[in-house]
Amino acid sequence: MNPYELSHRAADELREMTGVGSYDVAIILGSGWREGATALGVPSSEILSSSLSGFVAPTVAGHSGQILSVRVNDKNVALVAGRVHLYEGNSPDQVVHPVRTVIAAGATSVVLTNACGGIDPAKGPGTVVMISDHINLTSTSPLEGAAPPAGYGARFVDLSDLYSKRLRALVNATVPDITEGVYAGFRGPHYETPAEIAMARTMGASLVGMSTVLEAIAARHLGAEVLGLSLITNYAAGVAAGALNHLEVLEAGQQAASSLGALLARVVPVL
Ligand code: 8IG
Repeated sequence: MNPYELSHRAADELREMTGVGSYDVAIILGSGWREGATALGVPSSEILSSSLSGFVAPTVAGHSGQILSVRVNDKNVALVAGRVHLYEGNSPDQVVHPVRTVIAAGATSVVLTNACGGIDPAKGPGTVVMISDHINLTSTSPLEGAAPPAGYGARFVDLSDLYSKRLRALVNATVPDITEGVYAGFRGPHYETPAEIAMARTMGASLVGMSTVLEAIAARHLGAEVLGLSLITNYAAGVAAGALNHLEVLEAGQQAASSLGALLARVVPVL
């Protein structure tokens, strides 16, 4: 079965299990964002993503594979917790399968959240930055391989408006103090060297992470509008004194949880 058929099968299973006929918005929850997302409301259902076709289990502490369904005003929102990454040994198709699934289940706006390293010394841990664009340094693409089947856009997808200008304007109007930055997506799982961060800065990036870029490409290919929100949890290598560690990342996420929730609660109604 091709990855597109597989995502439609998973979407049918999702609709069946949750009783939600169609979703409007999907939010992929990165490290730290899960706790805050409860501010969106009480989920009408909570399912294990492992019960859906094609979903692979996360292997990272701080990620569990679940899909929560929440109604926000007039919108059905899917909250996808437990993202999977290339560095866990997954293929690009596996990494983007949750995004393809929620889009197959109706979502036309996809919010990609993540925790990331910050390159700008003026933006410390706890700062949320809206992604204006990305630099894909993973050397791969979810569109690599067999051409998408008939009925899907060509593999040569235009990414000139990848992080939707329209959605960013809506968010800016609602949260005027939010700033924007370019996200450089590395494969990881090691953090960068200071020289690699200097390279990313020279390239114009202010955020570095190990997720998001492939999902954004897959979502855009399927015609969804993409919004990216990054929580800076650490200064990238060489930006500030001290070593980087994963525990620090999880702690910064926990500390930011309530403000992330408040931000999502403001943003989702305008999408
Ligand atoms: I959280 O400093 C988090 N994720 N590549 N570099 C990369 N990914 C990250 C970082 C970081 N912090």
